[in-house]
Amino acid sequence: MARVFIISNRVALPNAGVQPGGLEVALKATLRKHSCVWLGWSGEVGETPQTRRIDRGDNSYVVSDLCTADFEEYYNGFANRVLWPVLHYRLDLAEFSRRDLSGYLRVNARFADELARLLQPDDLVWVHDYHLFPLARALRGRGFANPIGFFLHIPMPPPEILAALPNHENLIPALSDYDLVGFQTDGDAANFARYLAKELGMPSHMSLRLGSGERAMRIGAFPVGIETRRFTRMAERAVRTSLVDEVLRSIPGALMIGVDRMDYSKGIPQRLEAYERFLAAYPQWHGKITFLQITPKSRSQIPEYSDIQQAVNATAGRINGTYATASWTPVRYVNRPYSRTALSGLYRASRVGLVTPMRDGMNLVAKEYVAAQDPDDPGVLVLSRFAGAAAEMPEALLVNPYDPEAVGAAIARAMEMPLEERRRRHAALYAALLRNDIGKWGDRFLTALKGDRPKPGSHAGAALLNDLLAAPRTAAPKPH
Ligand code: GDG
Repeated sequence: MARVFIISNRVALPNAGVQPGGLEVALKATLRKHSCVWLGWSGEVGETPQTRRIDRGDNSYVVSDLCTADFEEYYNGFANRVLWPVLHYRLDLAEFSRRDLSGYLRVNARFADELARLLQPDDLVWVHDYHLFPLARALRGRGFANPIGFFLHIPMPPPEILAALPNHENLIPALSDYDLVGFQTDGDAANFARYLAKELGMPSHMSLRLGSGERAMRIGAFPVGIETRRFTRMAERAVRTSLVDEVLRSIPGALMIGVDRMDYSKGIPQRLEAYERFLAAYPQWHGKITFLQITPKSRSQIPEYSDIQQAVNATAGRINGTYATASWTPVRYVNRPYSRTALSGLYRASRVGLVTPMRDGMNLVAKEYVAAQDPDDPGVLVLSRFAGAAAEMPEALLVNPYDPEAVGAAIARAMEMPLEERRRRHAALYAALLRNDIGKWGDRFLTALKGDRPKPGSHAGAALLNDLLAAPRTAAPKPH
């Protein structure tokens, strides 16, 4: 069996403690099933960057430090201040500089060098996320012909937005050096296909001539799931722990929960405003609902992130200032991470899960909340229609996070929902989680990557593709 090389910006080292983030959660099952080498940034910044290797069972972890310039330009700069906002439809927040772009390309070249030292010809390479768009191009330039796949965890916006990204005409077509490019939803894959058609005149499944053979990039949707049954079992146990018990005993009435990294894409200030509208419009619920928002810090060196932190603090303070009584605090805002077990118990204990990102690739919290519920007395998921998860979860109460009154009304509906309807919705949502369990996600992607590479001279493996655009090819792709 070939080794699987996973490359992502951050690497979750074994026993490294709580690191909130969807990528780690998504990759766990793949690491358990395959012999993997996971390579990326150590999370350390230093002037004499070191590389470390840790072997654990069948897996190895190879992590390198970044120097200060790399950290500022590649990570804080181009990845998080340009690509993250643009891909989340927030052109207004993007701050482009050529220096950051060159830092981004430099770090991608460094990862390619690191990989080049370790790769054998039959190894599969699976690259993750927006930090590493040009990695396949850098590897191909070093002569590697291995199957290389890319998965984008965050949204792919329509070409009209993507075209506003300075240098998109070099950066986005660099994805064509991958054999397989995967997205969270059909909508994201369709946006990419439209970009290829509009900007480059390519159909969605095109073939590129490369050297003497022919290679084709294929695109498809591979929605990320969770380890559903495992998460359910964890929640069953965790709900009986003293932490959950103490939380429940300390509040009057029902619990409503939100769990998100601190990020403007997650819509936390807007969610609090919606809760404020709910409290204003439905006074019968005063003293009977407590909203627990758990928000571990993330990327706190970027000013936009401290801005939302202040906005969240101010709104939570205003709500509590307006509505709190001696025995009831309407919002509990917690700014630190909890263990995964504790989170699962808190989800299960919550009558409502409020997951209202302004834009999200998938959103695993929505899936975890459903997996954690007691099927006999399940809570209700209120979910943003702009989370990728909404495509698979139509039985949630789908809301527009830009409409605080509608979100407030959905909270009221969730609180009032009869048991039978809650059970029916939960059963359908749970069945969808099982159909797309995370173990299948890694397998589907890797099978697609290794199993269906077109033979030299053949056309792209159309069976795997979403045939998103039927447009004939109108222009040749640019040479490399
Ligand atoms: C990206 C995409 C996509 C949160 N707080 C704590 C904690 N978490 C865990 C949650 C969940 C994960 O972190 C967050 O995953 P999300 O999917 O919600 O969001 P991103 O981190 O933005 O992930 C996203 C994902 O990649 C996977 O493809 O779904 O759209 O943006 O699992 O439970 N975990 C612990 N303590 C916390 O306090 N232990």
